[in-house]
Amino acid sequence: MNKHILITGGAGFIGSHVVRRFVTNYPDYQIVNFDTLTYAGNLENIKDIEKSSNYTFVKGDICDAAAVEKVLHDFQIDTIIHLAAESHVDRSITDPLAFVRTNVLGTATLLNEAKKYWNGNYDGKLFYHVSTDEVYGSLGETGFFYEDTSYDPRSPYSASKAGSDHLVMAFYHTYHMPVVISNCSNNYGPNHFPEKLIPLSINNILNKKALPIYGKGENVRDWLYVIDHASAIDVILHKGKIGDTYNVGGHNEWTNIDLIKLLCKLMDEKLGNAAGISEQLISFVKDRAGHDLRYAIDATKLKDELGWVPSVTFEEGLSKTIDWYLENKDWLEQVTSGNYVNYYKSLYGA
Ligand code: NAD
Ligand code: TDX
Repeated sequence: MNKHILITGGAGFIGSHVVRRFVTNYPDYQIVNFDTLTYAGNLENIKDIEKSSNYTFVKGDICDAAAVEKVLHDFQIDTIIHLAAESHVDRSITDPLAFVRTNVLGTATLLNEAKKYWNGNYDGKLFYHVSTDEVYGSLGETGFFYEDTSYDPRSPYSASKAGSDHLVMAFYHTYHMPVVISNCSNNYGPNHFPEKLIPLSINNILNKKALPIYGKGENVRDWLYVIDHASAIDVILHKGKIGDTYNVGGHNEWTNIDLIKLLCKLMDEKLGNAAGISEQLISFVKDRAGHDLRYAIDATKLKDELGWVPSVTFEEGLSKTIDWYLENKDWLEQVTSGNYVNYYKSLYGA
């Protein structure tokens, strides 16, 4: 069946890979990218597919009910993949209300307008909500997050994402809206905005600037290549069970310090530097407030029920990611000019 899919946040990091995958792999689907283009949204991310006949970009805010109503009607949307969000934990510590507005109010507005537009006719309809493993809180040294792990968010970002997940399930139970949710671990890959650990460190190595590691660098994250997240979203959209949630992750845990040391080694090799040069840039700085110790996803349900597994190892994915940044220095320069300079100074001082 042909689908008319609204992808929110399709100009951002993960959204751009999801848009590209659906536009390219499903020529019979109409893909509408609805994005308000915050600092994190960049149409350059999807320049290669912008002229495709099955693709349209609409600039709009998910908190603007009239704009959402219009795009749903104009394109007869039957499927929503909702990625638009404020996504950076450090920014949520500085400005929590921006996260409540976009992630909670924005998701509620999108759900409410979809409910009104679909008007109880849910045949062939789906609201797919893309969420994060951070809603589960922080793990100790052992254990994993499962789909039935209790929510225990600790940052304004994760609390706002938890709120959005709860709203999605409320629309499922109360109005029988067909929904599905996935909770994914940390993504990395091309087009990642350089406020996040990996692209920030790549950019700083290129500019021979300090690599800020919060606390002792002992916090653990579970990293997944963004293109594998896009493939998981594809599988869940087509085969996921209505009303279910799926954890997405690659069983790939790294302490921040070990990860940055590996990144330094790969960068030195690719740049032809003497071994160990980039590691000298590592600088331990004040810890993030409320810094979650460890995230680790158990993605067995997704593997066993829907047959999804990641396609690359971490070393392959990280190598491809570095290559992309080395080949796209213009993109990096474009996104680190302007407001980025002020953001960087306010968080890191120099
Ligand atoms: P991002 O910050 O790179 O992109 C967010 C996009 O949403 C941008 O294009 C931005 O312009 C758009 N946007 C923001 N507010 C909007 C609004 N009010 N209306 C319309 N568009 C708006 O984020 P990302 O890292 O690509 O994350 C995408 C989604 O995946 C988010 O929901 C995030 O919570 C989730 N997620 C991210 C990760 C990760 O590691 N980055 C992991 C798991 C889940
Ligand atoms: O300069 C830094 N130094 C540092 O030590 C930055 C930016 C981060 N860190 C640490 C904090 C984390 O332990 O590195 C780890 C990764 O940090 P981020 O890249 O900011 O990601 P994280 O906070 O783990 O959240 C990410 O994964 C889950 C995404 O930003 C979220 O959107 C997603 O939901």
